[in-house]
Amino acid sequence: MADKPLILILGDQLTPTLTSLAADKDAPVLMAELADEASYVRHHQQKIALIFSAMRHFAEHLRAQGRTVFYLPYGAEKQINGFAEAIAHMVKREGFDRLIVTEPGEWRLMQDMQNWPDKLGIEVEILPDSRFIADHTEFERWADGKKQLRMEFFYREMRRKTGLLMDGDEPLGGQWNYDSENRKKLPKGHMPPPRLHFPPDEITQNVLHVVKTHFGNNVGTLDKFAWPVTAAQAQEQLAHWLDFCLPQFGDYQDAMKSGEAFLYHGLVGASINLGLLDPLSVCRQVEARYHDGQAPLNAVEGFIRQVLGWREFIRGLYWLKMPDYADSNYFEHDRKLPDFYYSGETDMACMREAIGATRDHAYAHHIQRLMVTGNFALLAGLAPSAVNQWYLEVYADAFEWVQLPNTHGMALFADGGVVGSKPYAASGAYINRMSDHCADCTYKVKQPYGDEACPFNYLYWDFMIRHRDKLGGNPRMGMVYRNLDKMPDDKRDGVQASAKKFLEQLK
Ligand code: DLZ
Repeated sequence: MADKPLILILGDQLTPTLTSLAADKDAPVLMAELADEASYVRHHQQKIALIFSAMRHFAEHLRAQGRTVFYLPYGAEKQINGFAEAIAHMVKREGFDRLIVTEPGEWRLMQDMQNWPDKLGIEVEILPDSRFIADHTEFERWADGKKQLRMEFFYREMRRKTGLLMDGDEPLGGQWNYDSENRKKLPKGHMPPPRLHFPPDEITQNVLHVVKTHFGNNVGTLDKFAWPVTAAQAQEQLAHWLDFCLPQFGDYQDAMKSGEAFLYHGLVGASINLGLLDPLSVCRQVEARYHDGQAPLNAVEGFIRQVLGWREFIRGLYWLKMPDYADSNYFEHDRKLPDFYYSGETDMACMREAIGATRDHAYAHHIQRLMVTGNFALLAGLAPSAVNQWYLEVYADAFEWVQLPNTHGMALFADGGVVGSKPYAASGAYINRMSDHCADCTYKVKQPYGDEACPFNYLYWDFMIRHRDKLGGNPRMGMVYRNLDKMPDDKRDGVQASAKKFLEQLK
């Protein structure tokens, strides 16, 4: 019987060396813009535009290499809903009898894929995704028997494995981690360098039109779309960042400044997650800048830790813990997500900035995500499922394997300590230390409670009081609870009354 294979490429598998493409150099390729994928959450308009445009460019790239590509665009005469429907359509039309696909990033899709042989009546070959530095077995082996899984130790394994920033068996510079040197506030008047923008070409303009027509009511705007949509553009953006931003990335990694969404950040997350950039190659290019004397160790290590350590750890953990992971709710938080997470209309200047950047660019940097919007969600007791959905919707780089452990685990501590050893809770003082937002805020950051006080201040203490039974015994929270015990009664009462009033009106 003749073998007639078809390769399916997903929207975040835009890599020429993908295992499915390498498995058969001649087989035709199927790519499809699908209603189900574009609407399983209400993605930010720019996220859909980026994925569709990058997919269309990748299809052109494959065609230029001589591949046959069947591309099903969104809004065609017959809109296809899901992957299985798209494959069935091609099987019927072209007589394919075998599907080759690289494993998906998301658990829900892997479940679906495992049903395809029965559903479609063809052979389905699911290959590993070799674009990660650690494969599933390696992570499972590392995690096996450990009471606690901590990124820092996995990161060290990855450093040893790749030789990145190593001096023989020792970490370069004598330390594994320079996080304590990554926390400077931007000096007054300091302007970060301008960033590269990629104006929409004809393909992207067509996509923007499709997105506006079909998803124009989703969160965000398309006006400022400037994402790299090809591997060449993504590399150009990386090179620009290496030249102009990397040297100061370390110092200002945690800083926030009004009106400046990007600061010194790499903006490579979306490109890496779509497959336009290879994570190991990015890390090696960053490391080379240190060896060439062009960037300090705290900057280079800070970046490599995010990609080699954090990103790989999070991915391993997602596959180890799903599907139950998403259902945990350690603090039993159930408050509805306030509308301002979508509109940005709030008097809290830090939240307005973070959500404004998110709406404009489908981007906010890690401290805005963790210590502003995430911190607020934690302190206000917002339901993890609603918060998870929001993060998955609004960020161009968000796929569940990376978004869920970051939001659910790190920002919300909803997993009770699988990802982190303590909640990342902070009062307004932290935001004031790391940003210029509080100076222009309606609320007063120095005031602990009352109508004019910064809500982060009283929500912080109210959170600690509410969850003493769960957090009081955590050694890393000892200092917090010792301070709480020293708090005068009138302050404690004031904090609780202000929190109650604020949370009531959030409804
Ligand atoms: C996120 C996304 C969107 C919005 N649209 C598509 C699409 O139309 N076609 C496609 O192949 N992939 C899309 N994706 C990415 C998939 O959701 C992604 O591949 C899975 O979530 C696995 O990570």
